[in-house]
Amino acid sequence: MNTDKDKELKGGLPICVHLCLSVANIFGVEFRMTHIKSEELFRRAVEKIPGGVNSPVRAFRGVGGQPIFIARGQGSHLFDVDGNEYIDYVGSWGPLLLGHRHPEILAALEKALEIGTSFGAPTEQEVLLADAICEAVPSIEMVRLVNSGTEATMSAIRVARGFTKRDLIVKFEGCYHGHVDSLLVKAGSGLATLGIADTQGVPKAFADTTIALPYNSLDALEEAFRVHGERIAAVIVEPVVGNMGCVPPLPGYLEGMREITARYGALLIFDEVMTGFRVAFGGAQARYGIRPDLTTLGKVIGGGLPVGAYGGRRDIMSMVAPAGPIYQAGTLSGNPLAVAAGLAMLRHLKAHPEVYDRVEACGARLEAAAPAGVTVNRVGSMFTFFFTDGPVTGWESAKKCDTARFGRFFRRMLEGGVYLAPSQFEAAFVSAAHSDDDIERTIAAVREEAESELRSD
Ligand code: HOZ
Repeated sequence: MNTDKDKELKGGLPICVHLCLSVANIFGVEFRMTHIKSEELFRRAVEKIPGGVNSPVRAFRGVGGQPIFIARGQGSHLFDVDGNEYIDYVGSWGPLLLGHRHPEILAALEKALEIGTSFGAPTEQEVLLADAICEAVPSIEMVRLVNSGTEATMSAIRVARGFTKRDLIVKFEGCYHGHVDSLLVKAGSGLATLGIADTQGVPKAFADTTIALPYNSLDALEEAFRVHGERIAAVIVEPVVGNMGCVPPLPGYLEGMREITARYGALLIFDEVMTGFRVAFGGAQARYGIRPDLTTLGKVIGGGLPVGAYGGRRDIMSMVAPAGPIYQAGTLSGNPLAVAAGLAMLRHLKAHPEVYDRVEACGARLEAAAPAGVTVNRVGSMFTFFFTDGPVTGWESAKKCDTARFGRFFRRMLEGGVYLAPSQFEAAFVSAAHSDDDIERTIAAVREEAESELRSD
């Protein structure tokens, strides 16, 4: 008998729907996932958490129903609270290059737990992590650990302004550098997905210090410097954009950016929160051979734990307090758990350069499986299927994508056991934990999805 309680447990969907799903399963007909516990948790979440999520990019109500609540991750797989299993291409938005629960990271965390969880005082491990970062990314001569990518970019901007004694910042449309006030102008990621060009809550005076330009246009950059060059403190860029989907730099673009910034005495900040240790061990700057003045890094240097860092030229970083007059601080900065996990991650990547060959090869196989009429952008192990047939080189072209078609793709892939970011304007990430079987199953799911789309036409 179907009681109210049954209905509640089944997520409030009509009971007949759930019965149909069960019957289909019993007769061996294609099984469609149910998300009863996720639905219930989401109903509770929206009562207490804005939008039911702790970061907007996790919400996908309009696209595919509602967020899936995760029970656990293992290697390349996620398991939700309803017992569904997915091949994970979100990887905590990039940093899980070794997959979930890598044994060396777990061992480092267990060891760190023996000494304590937070001191707000220096530890030996912080010095080791700083050494490891500076060795891997030679443009980083000095580094300051913080707690997130947002903190890293916010601090790098402050340092750039303090060092140059100028106020203006150049950023690019569709790039996202965390939720820093002055960087939320024409930003990508969740803002692009939600159609929020300029968020409320940022004083006009802050937004007015930002110049947003089209990515991949050296002409636009040259013109901005011609007009405002003496007032521009820094250009901040995702060297490979991940936050409007994956958009690589056109040949010569980063080189031109380096030349123009140097000519005007402005700093070049590479936001490598996504690309650091991902597109190469030394990040995008190693892959493209460009030396920025400052670099920001994110959770990858914490093995997926909450951490970030900014660093760069010694003369610039020497201005940071207490060495210099530019103040930036944090009790949890250099947190022993995050630092231990990050050290384990970086040591593993250094000792296993074959990780990069492996994820590159997996990325290439997925790229080759893209359905007809889709533009694929890929740099190593980060990629996006854009539902448009033209090239995607910046926000103007990215926003032409058929987002309704992306929504159907996303939903069917999820039902096929493939977990992607719920937005056309995000990148997918392959990890070293993805097996050949994962890749083959993903390719099969992509083909099946394309056939479903054709049938529904
Ligand atoms: N850069 C990440 C997504 N593109 C951020 C994730 C988040 O905002 O939660």
